[in-house]
Amino acid sequence: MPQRRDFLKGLGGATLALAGDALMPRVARAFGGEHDALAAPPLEVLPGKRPLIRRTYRPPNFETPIHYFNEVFTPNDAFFVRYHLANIPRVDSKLWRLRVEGDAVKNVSEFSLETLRRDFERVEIAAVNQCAGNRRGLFEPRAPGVQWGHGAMGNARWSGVRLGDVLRRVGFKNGALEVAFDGADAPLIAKTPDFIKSLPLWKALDEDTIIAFEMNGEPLPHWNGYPARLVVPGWTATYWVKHLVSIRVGLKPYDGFWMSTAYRVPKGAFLATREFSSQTGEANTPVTELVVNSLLTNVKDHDEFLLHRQIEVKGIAWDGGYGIQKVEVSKDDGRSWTPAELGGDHGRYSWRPWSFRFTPLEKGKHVLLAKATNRNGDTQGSKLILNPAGYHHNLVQRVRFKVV
Ligand SMILES: Nc1nc2c(c(=O)[nH]1)N[C@H]1C(S)=C(S)[C@@H](COP(=O)(O)O)O[C@H]1N2
Ligand SMILES: [Mo]
Repeated sequence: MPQRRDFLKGLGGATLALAGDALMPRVARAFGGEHDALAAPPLEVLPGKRPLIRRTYRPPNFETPIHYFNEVFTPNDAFFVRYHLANIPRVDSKLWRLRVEGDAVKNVSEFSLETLRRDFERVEIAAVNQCAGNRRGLFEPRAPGVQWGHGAMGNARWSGVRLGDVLRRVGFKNGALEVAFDGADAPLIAKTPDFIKSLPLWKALDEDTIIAFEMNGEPLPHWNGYPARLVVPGWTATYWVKHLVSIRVGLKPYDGFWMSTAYRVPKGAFLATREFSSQTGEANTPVTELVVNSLLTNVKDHDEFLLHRQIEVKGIAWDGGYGIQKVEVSKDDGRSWTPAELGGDHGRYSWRPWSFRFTPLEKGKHVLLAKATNRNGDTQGSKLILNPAGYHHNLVQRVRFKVV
């Protein structure tokens, strides 16, 4: 794809900034270990973004380097980018219209950005946007798809209007079942199915599901859905349709490829408080709620620390919106666990920072484990829940470091 390469300036891995952990008593830092390619991938620039980890050019799939997760909210220009389709138009917000239609709609309507802003209450919510396939690259056996490391996610304050307010304004018929969403992006070749996702009516009407125009107080970046995207707090990012242009309220289950074939998990494999029943088949069901998870953000494999010098390990924890109850850390490979200190609570859909201090008393190799538990008592396991497309990786993380 030579024309694409023209504007993608390559940058070496050495430019990876170590912001946020400059005070760590670390003596050396090296890449390596079992996932070399995941740990030290190429960093490249998409227009308007800082250098991100490039997984594919076309469509653009770029992930956020982990050190950015030391901040509660992920900077817009470092936020990950995921597309299924390669024809991504630059939308002119003056010409942009959102059409609400479908066989279950009472009054087919069109909204401009101005009318949406003027006629509906403005709301803001902090929420984690995480690809269902985040960490797929860590699956063993390997799962097909973009080989993401830990950075196909981000946390932001999203602001816009409630989808439910818009749907109630246009009115919907008895028997309305699902609401389907289409963005302005399109496939390059006719045989690729358009990216259309649907939600059950109850989730579309949830007061936290919004049509967002802003992210962290700024207009959405082009690559994250300008001028408007769906935000579905607690659910995987696949439903967070970008460059939203059409909403269809339907009486029947929407049966496009991205619902009926892709983004599905074996029935019963993962917990979700409420089933997406109109899309549930014999063997599988759509991937919906985020599973409880955590990540160490300022320590990684092969870091070296000094004997007798205190370390402050930092991380984040999140789930599908029930809230983090506790995070525990183990320095003895899981034999004993000590609670970490939870940081500020930015709302149930945001991730929660946490920290843990300790002083290494022995030279040599060490393993650090971190494990989050939510208020439902769901926790992270040490055995992967295998599923064909490699979704919902939430294994307890193990970081190997050395004390010198
Ligand atoms: N229009 C459009 N919206 C989309 C997608 C897409 O391909 N096209 N991909 C979805 C998926 S699978 C993910 S993980 C998120 C990623 O959001 P981001 O690119 O803003 O990080 O966008 C979602 N919304
Ligand atoms: Mo995704």
